[in-house]
Amino acid sequence: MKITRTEVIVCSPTRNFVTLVVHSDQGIYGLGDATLNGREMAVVSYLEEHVIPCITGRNVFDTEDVWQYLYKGAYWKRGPVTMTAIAAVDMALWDLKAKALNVPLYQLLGGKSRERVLVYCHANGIDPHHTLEEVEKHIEQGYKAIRVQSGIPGMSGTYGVAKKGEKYEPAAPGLPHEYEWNTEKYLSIVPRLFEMVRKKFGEELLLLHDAHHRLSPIEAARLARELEPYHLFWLEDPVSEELQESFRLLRRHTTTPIAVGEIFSSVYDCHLLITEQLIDYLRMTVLHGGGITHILKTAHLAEIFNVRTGFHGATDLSPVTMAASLHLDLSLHNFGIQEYMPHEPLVNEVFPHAYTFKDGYMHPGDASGLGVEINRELAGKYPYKPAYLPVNRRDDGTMWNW
Ligand code: CS2
Ligand code: MG
Repeated sequence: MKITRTEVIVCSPTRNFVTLVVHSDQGIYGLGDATLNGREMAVVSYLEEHVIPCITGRNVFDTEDVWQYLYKGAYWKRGPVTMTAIAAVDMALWDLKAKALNVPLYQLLGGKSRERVLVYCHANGIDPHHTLEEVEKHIEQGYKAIRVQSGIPGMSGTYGVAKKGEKYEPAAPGLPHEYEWNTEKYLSIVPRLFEMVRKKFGEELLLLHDAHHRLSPIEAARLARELEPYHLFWLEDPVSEELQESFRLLRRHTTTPIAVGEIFSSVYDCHLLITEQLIDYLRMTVLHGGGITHILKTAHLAEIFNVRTGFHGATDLSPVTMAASLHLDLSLHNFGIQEYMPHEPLVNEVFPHAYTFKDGYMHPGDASGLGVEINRELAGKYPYKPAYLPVNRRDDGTMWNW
């Protein structure tokens, strides 16, 4: 089966998505997500100018060879733009392969290792009391695992927390918004927040927290240690992950499980973290981590070192990535948990899909391939709108870490 034609569809049904459609000479097509939040058009151009001309005519079934050709052929290895573009092609080819064989994708990835996929949701409040109300709402919706974030009293806004009554969305229209950051205020509030949550909801609920890369290693160690009595499922991105060695220091001080990797694009961003067992959960996704071909290798390496997966699943990853992640989650032996931030209803109309949520668990469905479609007519009504992730400044104006 040969690749005949490839299209890149950019749309913004409430937020921007880039989708690659790869057509074959058998009359079927595959979908790949190519969305890189805040840098969408860089991937569009990379695909249109440099990738599509190179893959036309190649065999759809040769996913390994096409992957190596695009990765090694670039010479400029790794990096989020390159790896997102390669991931889009790779996802689309696996989708096509599974469709041609008339099986759901997970059947080509080792089959089922479990019946359903544990997911975690987000509870965000403008202050700890509002956050408790949000936790309660999500328990009522059936979630067994909840990421808990709160606005910090005395700070004008916090990333990951929406204004009351609004939904949290990672990017905002226009140029990057600026948030205020104060490490001391943050460190004093978070342990108190988790104390309140455990007191009100008991021990059974799985609790997670995302520090969004903003602490130094020793500050992160203090937070992780102070959170120990509340038994977190994980503490995510405690420090900036550019320096893998930082995690050694963290590990020496705490038993709180650590998750990292949503901005990783290659196994070479996390090989030390995996082989030294410095983390417990790897969040590198199929979308920004080079597609199914590369994430499989990375996840298998992690399995050998007792590191589990916890794939990124925010709204800036399209339903195509959500589906691919769920097929991997169902089949990987070392699956840990899947993030689930439900898309707006309009996004689900543009990308009708077979995956489902019930009682805190998800399933990719049994449609052939990824089980996702794209409604082009509807997508065409929502053109691209520039939107960016925010930046952080300390209260004295210093640009701060993510
Ligand atoms: C967050 C995301 O879901 C998460 O864990 O860190 O909101 C992340 O910041 C965005 O997806 C970045 O685009
Ligand atoms: Mg995160």
